[in-house]
Amino acid sequence: MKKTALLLALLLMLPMAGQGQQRVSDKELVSVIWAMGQMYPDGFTLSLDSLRQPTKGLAVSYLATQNSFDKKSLPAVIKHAHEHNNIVGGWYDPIEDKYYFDSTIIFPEDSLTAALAFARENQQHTVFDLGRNINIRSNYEQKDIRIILDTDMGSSTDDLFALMMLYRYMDMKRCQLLGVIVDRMGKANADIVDVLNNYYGYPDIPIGLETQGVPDPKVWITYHNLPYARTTHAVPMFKRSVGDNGTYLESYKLYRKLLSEQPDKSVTIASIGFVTSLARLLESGPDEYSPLNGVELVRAKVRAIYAMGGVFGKAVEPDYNFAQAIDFSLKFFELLPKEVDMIFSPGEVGDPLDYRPELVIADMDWTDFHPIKWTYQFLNCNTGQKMWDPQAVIQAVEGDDFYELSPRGWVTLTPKAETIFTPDPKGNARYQRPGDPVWCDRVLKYIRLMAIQH
Ligand SMILES: [Ca+2]
Repeated sequence: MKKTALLLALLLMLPMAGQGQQRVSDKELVSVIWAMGQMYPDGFTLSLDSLRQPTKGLAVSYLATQNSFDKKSLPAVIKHAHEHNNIVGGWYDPIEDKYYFDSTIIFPEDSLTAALAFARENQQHTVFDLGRNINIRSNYEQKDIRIILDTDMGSSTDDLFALMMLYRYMDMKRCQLLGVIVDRMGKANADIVDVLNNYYGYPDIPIGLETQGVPDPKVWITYHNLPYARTTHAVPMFKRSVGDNGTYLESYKLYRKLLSEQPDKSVTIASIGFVTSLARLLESGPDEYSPLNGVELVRAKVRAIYAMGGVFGKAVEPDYNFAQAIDFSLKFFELLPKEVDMIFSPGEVGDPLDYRPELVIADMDWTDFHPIKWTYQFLNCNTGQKMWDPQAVIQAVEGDDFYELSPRGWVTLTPKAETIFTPDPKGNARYQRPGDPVWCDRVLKYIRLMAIQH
């Protein structure tokens, strides 16, 4: 209350900008900004035009004003702001006992890629999302992250979001999606990926389709008609590369082709469905793509597998993804080379991340032609879907620090699809632990921010 009163008093003393009155002098602005710094030590952003704090957009500071730590430095910050976007931001660092004031630019909230590029050019560590009150890292090293996504597309909607995030990460130049393996049988499920590839601007990403997998797995939401959606004028709603008459490479074959083309120990697999195609890859022999058998090829090329699945902790329960394809799952656990890291994302990590159907539709309000929105508009997605699958993808790209992880150990799978963890510092396996409510809120906002980009 005290702070608000002080700000009001300050603003009342000043002639308001934008009301046809005289502009606030730079000297008065120094007083206002200095007071803001004290009232909002955690950070503020102020438009010098309206003397209000913008509530939406992606704020990035200019490099030119980054060494502005005190009241004396404010005239130069204000001058730079006048010459650029007329926005100033600031915060107080209690450890260094220093203020940081900056001339700032605000990008529209659907321009994340541009905001991150600007942040990197200006040597800024973060982009601040004013509407969601979250920081987005921009100071990641440009690591060479090569990903194959292995998905049971066509049942749960979290696979759609996991793939959406990979395209967005590619927009941000944060990873390379080498290919998508569809481990749920049925051409329509691969056609869904064909639609998404095209919709998100990556029409040439290869797609593999499993043909010898689980005969009749449970389907939660039947969105297999998505690729064939038509407008009211009977025109196909979504572009395709492969098309109705096209064919897909057998998925273990695509795995072999992609892996053989990559440098050693360079490939990350995000497995967010069944491990049918992975099991068939491990069982495969030499072929036209590689003289190595499947086990040797995986050992040579794969760095880590991030898998949505596993139940850890006190309760020993069967896991869904592994249980649906238990024979393949047992084969996968038996043959996977011990040198390959496995990071599990148990269901409880994604459980609190509830991207409600009405929010999904509202977040995509700029268009009526969106494959994810189509799914949510025409099918009942109010079935308790949570953002489980994106967790494997996010860790694969953001890195292991983004999650709290278990110590290392080994995981064995029982015929009942229970995952048994045995701690061992030399083990290849770790699993994600659930985040606290603040972490969950931040990650859900991050997924939503990615979803609104267009
Ligand atoms: Ca899935």
